[in-house]
Amino acid sequence: MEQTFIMIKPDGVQRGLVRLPKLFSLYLLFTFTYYVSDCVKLTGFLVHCDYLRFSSCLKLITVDRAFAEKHYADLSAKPFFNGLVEYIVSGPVVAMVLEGKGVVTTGRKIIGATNPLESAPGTIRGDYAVDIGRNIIHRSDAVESARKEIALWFPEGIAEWQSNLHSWIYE
Ligand code: IDP
Ligand code: MG
Repeated sequence: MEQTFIMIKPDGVQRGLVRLPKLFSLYLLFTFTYYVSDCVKLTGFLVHCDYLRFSSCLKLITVDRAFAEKHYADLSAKPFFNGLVEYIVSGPVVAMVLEGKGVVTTGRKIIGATNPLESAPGTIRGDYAVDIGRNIIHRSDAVESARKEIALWFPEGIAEWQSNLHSWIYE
C-alpha cells in the first residue's frame, strides 16, 4: 500500500493545532484541522480517514540543523533555505507516516498549495495558514520522495498493521 510522510511543522504544533488529548486514533492527526474549533466537521474527518486508511507511525520530535538540511536537501540552493531550516528546527514537529490507496496525491490535495494564499479554502494550508514560510504542514510530493523521507524520519522502521475496517474500505 502506498505511503506518504506528513509532518506538522513547529508553527502547527505551537499554535495548538495538534490536539493530542483528542487523538483517539492515529489517523486523527491528518485531519487535525477539523478539530481546531471544538471538534466540528466530524463528518469530513471520517470521510478522509475512511478513504485514506491511515496507519503506521507517529512521533513528536525536535530535529537539528543537519537533519533539517538533509530533509530539505533539494532546496539547498534556494534563497529561503536558511530561513526554512531555522523554521523547522525552531520547535518540535509531529512526524507521521500515512498509508492508503493514492495517499501521496490525495495528501497533496488535502494539504493544498505551498503558498497558503494560493491554497484553496478547505485545504489545510488554505484554512489555517497565511505565509508561505509558515504553512504549518509538510507532505511528500511523490512516491519516491516519500520513500526517502520515511527512511530519514523513521530509521527505526514502521509499525505495520492493518485495521479491521480494511475490507469495509477497500474492495
Ligand atoms: P512544499 O512544502 O509544498 O512541497 P516546497 O517547494 O518543497 O513546497 O518548499 C518546502 C517548504 O519551503 C515550503 O513548504 C515552505 O515552508 C518553504 N518555502 C517554499 N517556498 C518559500 C518561499 O518562497 N519563501 C519562504 N519559504 C518557502
Ligand atoms: Mg516539497
